[in-house]
Amino acid sequence: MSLSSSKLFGASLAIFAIGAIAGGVVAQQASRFPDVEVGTEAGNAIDRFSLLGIIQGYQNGFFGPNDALTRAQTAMLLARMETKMIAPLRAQMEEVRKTLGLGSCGDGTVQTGEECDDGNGADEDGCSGACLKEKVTEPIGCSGGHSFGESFPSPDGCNTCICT
Ligand SMILES: [Ca+2]
Repeated sequence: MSLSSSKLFGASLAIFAIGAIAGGVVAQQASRFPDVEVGTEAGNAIDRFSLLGIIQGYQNGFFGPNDALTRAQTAMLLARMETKMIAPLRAQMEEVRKTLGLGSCGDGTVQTGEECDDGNGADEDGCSGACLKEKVTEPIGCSGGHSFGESFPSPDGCNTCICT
């Protein structure tokens, strides 16, 4: 390959690359859904979170941007967000904290980023496995804010009650 043909090849490659990039930009400007307006804040968010698998359109290919969400669908969205985006970040933070000796969720000490730390990794005991406070329904028979399994004096003070 001569010098001039080498330059020509390089220039062709550059033009191809620019074309590919431009093609990519054009492709990104088209929404994944025919009923989603491109270039709007909502349209960008719909395409972004659809690409990540957080939100989904209908099986007919439309998204229905003006359709209402049910409470169940909202819960599913939040669950996908938790699983795909927040849980991996928590795992990364736990690794960093462990590496730096900054404690961890489940060590019994509340550190930065933890709402609680009950010394375990269990859920549904008032403090989640991610060290977030949980709204746990108080078991029947327990009153006064006592937690499951807790011993406390009865109202008359003569006996000890156990929350079951
Ligand atoms: Ca902790």
